Amino acid sequence: FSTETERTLAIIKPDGVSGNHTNSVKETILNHGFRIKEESFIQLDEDRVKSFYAEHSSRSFFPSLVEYMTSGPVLIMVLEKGNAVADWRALIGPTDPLKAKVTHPHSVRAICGLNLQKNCVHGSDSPQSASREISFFFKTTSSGHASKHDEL
Ligand code: DGI
Repeated sequence: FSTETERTLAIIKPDGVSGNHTNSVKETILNHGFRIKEESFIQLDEDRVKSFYAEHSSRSFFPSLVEYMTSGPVLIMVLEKGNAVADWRALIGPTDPLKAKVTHPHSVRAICGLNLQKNCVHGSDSPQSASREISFFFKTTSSGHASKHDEL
């Protein structure tokens, strides 16, 4: 039995980038056996964030989430390893960094996150979300290699 190789989408959000957490988060990723298959440092615009977070569009925090996610550049990455989706979620910890500091003090969000909104990193919540989110940002070519939509 071997765990099947899986891919997930990680984002270092604006507070993670501006707080200089990029290198330490990448180090954590590599130290936990993930391979970084793709990465792109980009500035999201309003339309892209609204579409990425469409499932939250009716929530009261949505306008503020959109404003925050467009407030500065982000680093998007495709991570690969066995059980990548669940393992990356476990590594980043609970959505709210203030709760994470208590319950999961060694998680990425506990260490780098500021509050419920500025929580430093994103991770796909299921294999289905992962494949939607990866193809949202990266186009897979016939050779099986992904390339950025922006470059096509
Ligand atoms: O999958 P997660 O990022 O852990 O959490 P989610 O999919 O429920 O929410 C997406 C993002 O929206 C989350 O990372 C931070 C933000 N968010 C979620 N709930 C709240 C929130 N932001 C505010 N301001 N208030 C909330 O209740």
